[in-house]
Amino acid sequence: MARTPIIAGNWKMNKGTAAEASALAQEVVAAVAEKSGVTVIVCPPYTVLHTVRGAVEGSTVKLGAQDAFWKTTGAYTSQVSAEMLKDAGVGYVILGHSETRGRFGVPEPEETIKHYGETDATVNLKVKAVIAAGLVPIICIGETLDEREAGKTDLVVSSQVAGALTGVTTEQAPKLVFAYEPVWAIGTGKVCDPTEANRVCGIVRQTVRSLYGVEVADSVRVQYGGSMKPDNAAELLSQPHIDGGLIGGAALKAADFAAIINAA
Ligand code: 3PY
Repeated sequence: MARTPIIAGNWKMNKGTAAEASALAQEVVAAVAEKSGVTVIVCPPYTVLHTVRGAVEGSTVKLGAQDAFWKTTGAYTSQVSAEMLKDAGVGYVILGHSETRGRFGVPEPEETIKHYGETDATVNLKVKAVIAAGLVPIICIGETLDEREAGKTDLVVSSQVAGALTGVTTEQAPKLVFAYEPVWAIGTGKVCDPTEANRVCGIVRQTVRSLYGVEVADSVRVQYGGSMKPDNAAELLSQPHIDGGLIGGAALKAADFAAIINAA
């Protein structure tokens, strides 16, 4: 089945002032104006969602968010619900990014802590809440370097996929988006070999197939993420199981982001 490529820019905690966000979003809109046949998403920080919504309005660029809480409303200080994101014009939500997943029991020096204790169980609650709000989750999965070196990559990835999908129905599953992001390739400049990235994205699809059957497995889109840049995008995106990219640093420059989109 032909799947529409999907390229999402994860701005992380960058471009968070209205002026910066508006400028980058407008540049992205202009840079991809002539491009069709690719789903293009920008995921800015929460504070500038409204600004970016205004900047992408009327274009083909879609608005995404970087997380969502699973409750709709209530005494949950600091959290933002999927319903609120929907009201802000969001269509896609990144969930379970490695920068939010915890690795419990792994001691970390204070200055490098950037995990918020996300587990497969909380990712699953968020996936269901995002689907219930009518939004599309981008479910991130990926192994650490230790897990890769211990030969556990396939097990980690398949159990993160299955863990995220508990209670998700066959009717809900075809629209899901997954992002295979090897943790060791996030923000390190190290990129996974395209053949290996394709193989692991195939494991994601195979896990979906074992849960929902071949039709759903052929429909879901699987992105690669982890130091995807203009110079390695074409080779990664030409792999049969890689349907797009979740882009970090290269999404902060419209020209680089557009070059990746043009490679899809
Ligand atoms: C990266 O490429 O650094 C990412 O984390 C994309 O989400």
